[in-house]
Amino acid sequence: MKHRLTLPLAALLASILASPALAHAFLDHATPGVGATVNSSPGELQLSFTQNLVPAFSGVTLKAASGGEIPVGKATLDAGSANTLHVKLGKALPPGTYFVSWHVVSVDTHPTSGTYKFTIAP
Ligand SMILES: [Cu+2]
Repeated sequence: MKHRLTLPLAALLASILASPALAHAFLDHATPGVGATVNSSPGELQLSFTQNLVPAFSGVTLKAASGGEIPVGKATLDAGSANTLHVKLGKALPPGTYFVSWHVVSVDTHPTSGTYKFTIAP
């Protein structure tokens, strides 16, 4: 009896775990762009997601490829679209490669995270 229950239950769980991924908030596009090379330091980072976000639980960290973490402002939501985070940079970034690690909670309460890089040309 036990084994008869196990397999359908496993299949059910697998489908539940697999399908909501489509409804999570994933990074759709960013400014500077994912993997992009830009000619000058941006004044802020913009990250647009596939779903609206809960700003209190969403943010980014910025690191230079050459080393330390760079302090950034608190992430705020776009007034016009609740799927876009704005993160002000305190001061101009020198040329180099930077890693943006984002963590967000979407309005369906699911957390997601990821990392991308961009480069400021010398
Ligand atoms: Cu979700």
